[in-house]
Amino acid sequence: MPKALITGITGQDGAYLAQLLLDRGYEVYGLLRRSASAEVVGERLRWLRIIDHVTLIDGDLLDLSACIRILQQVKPDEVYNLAAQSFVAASFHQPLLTGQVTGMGAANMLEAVRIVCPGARFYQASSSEMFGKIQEERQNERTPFYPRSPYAAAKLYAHWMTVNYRESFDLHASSGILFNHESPLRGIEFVTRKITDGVARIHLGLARELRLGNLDASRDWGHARDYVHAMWLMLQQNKPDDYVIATGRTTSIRDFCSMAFGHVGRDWRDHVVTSAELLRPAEVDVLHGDADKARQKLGWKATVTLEELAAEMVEADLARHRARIVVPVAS
Ligand code: NDP
Ligand code: GDR
Repeated sequence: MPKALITGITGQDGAYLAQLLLDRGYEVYGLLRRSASAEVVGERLRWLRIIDHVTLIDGDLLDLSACIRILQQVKPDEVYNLAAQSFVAASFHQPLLTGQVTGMGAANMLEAVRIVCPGARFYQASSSEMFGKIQEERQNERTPFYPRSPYAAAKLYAHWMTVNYRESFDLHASSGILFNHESPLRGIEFVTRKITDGVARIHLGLARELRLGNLDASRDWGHARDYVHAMWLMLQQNKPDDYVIATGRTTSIRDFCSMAFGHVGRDWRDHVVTSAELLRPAEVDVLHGDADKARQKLGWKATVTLEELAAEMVEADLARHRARIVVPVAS
């Protein structure tokens, strides 16, 4: 039975990846940081009904000794480094923490792998945010980077450390440059989920408006389930490499609003209000990926359309809120 260690297993991608690896017969271990609200932290793993099938080991990416201890304990064949402070907006308020976790945290894992299990295959969760102020209309593995946030700068450091450890120490280390991917398990602070949750609340009479920032930005959005499959494919290759993973379609926040409100027969313009407080100090205006290399070398392509994704997310949020509404019992 192959063994995999996932950092960030409690996040959106960690949960879907754990499910994919379990389905493929892996023993799955996850690094879990200590929380005073432990019952909330495993929510996504519970939602997928896999929490009892994974082994969670306490540790923190910031603690190199913990990373070493966990690798010594697990002796993994594959390590997926997904843990990060992953919210771009928060990185402007917490730039140093973001640098520590998202940047140095990856270096800690690489160093721990080099010391403990240099034969293990390593995946680094890199990001399309590294392209930032885009230098080419469509971004691929050869497009120059231009990070626009402390988050993106930290990811760029982690990306180059991954490349460097591959070239210097011959680690089987791959970097997936993933464009935005969403799902019903997306964190509520990210714009797609904020919108689908808002649609559900408004439709059920729990809210009247939805407050958003920049509606003009465009993103290349796919489904997280497709994207964790790409992570796994990268580690099955004989040679480590870097791959862009994207759908090749870009859509504005405004058009995503239209799609999500349209799913319940509503006009987004009746409900969305914009707030200057939600604008970022520096914005990434548009991202549009070119995943041709992944298509050719990994045989990967997105299988879920944005319309299907939006519909699945709205339906999941409607179900969540309906389950919480207490219907008064007639006397
Ligand atoms: P989430 O924000 O949902 O999950 C982040 C995970 O990191 C959580 O499990 C969190 O734990 C964990 N974590 C945070 N800090 C630490 C720490 N100090 N030590 C250990 N664990 C920590 O992210 P996603 O699942 O969306 O993304 C996965 C990775 O992919 C991230 O690195 C993200 O930056 C990157 N990425 C994501 C994209 C996307 O569109 N989703 C696109 C490109 C890259 P806890 O539950 O305790 O908070
Ligand atoms: P992003 O995702 O920054 O691309 O990073 P997010 O969903 O936060 O923002 C996308 C775009 O929407 C605009 N926007 C808003 N965003 C949020 N969160 N809330 C709002 O109210 C709002 N209104 C407009 C933003 O300005 C932005 O342009 C995600 C994360 O998962 C990263 O970890 C990952 O690396 C990248 O995707 C690829």
